[in-house]
Amino acid sequence: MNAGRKPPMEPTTVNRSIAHRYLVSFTLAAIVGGSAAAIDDPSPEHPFIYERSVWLDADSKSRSIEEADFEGVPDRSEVVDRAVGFTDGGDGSRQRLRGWIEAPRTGAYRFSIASDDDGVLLLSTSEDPSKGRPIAQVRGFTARDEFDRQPSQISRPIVLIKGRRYHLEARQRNVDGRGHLSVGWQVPGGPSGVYVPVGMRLEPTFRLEVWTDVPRSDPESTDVFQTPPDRVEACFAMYAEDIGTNVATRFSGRFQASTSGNYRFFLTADDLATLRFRSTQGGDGWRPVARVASWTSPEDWDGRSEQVTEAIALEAGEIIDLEVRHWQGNGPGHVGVGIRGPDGFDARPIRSVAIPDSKSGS
Ligand SMILES: [Ca+2]
Ligand SMILES: [Ca+2]
Repeated sequence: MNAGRKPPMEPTTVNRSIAHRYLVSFTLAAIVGGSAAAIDDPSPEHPFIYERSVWLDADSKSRSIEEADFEGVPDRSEVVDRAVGFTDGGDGSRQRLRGWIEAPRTGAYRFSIASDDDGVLLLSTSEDPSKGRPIAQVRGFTARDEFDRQPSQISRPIVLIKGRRYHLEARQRNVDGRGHLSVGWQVPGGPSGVYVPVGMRLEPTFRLEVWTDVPRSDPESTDVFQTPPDRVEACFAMYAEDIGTNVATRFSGRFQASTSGNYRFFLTADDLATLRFRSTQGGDGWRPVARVASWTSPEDWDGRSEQVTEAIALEAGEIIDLEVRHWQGNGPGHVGVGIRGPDGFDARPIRSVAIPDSKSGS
């Protein structure tokens, strides 16, 4: 981290829709309070810091994004630590968001721009802003942080070199009504189709192991889990569905409590499942805490008391290992783990969150 750089704000949540798509929503975590004197100005030495500037006159109302004027003195300009633009520019306004990024690892990245209305994203091949070239465009508009609405808003894979800095610039014009601008990326090795704010990655991953051709089995007592699985998937939410017929699955993950208090875990499954947990800070080892003895619907997290654990007291920062053993026979099948905690915390299912990627990478 850079000295003087503001700590990241709220972690970003990752949603998995029922249609097998992952969406990243960082609207809530966005830019509230993101402008602060404490942030360094953007520079190659201070990547993932951005200047956002807005021109409020109606110039771009009648011009295309390519023709719009991004020169001259902006009406408002500030430094932020998320690649998220202003939302209050108003009719005809246009804005520019620019700064440097640093590749946390070597590999192929994809970038996406979300904007309302038109937007264009430029990436330089180096630190030099003058080498910036358009890599993605929004025509019309997307929803806020909607990174997969238009094929053109997503760049082709672009290889970046670990430790190198690159200049990034996003431009947007707002014809009328609402307007917004944000930039996301997919890092090498990350989930396909998932965009997180540039500079961030998803953690933790959840491990789904699948055994096929398993006759009806009590997940608590079958010994199939002692054998090597037929396949393993990394997931970014502790939820899976359409996993086949006559399959056993084991879903493993971790949860870290952000605040001290009482938590309850929820289990949804079709057909049979048990959930157990252990604290990584000592304790009594694995404890079974919830079960599904006959199928539930995917959205049914608490229809029966056996699906929900007792209140479990966790300390802030405490990490819990979770494991679900599951069996699915015919028809639909799914398995998922959710959690509710203090201050209205509700993650059903538990999801990965976007965290700042380590500058040193891995
Ligand atoms: Ca608009
Ligand atoms: Ca079933």
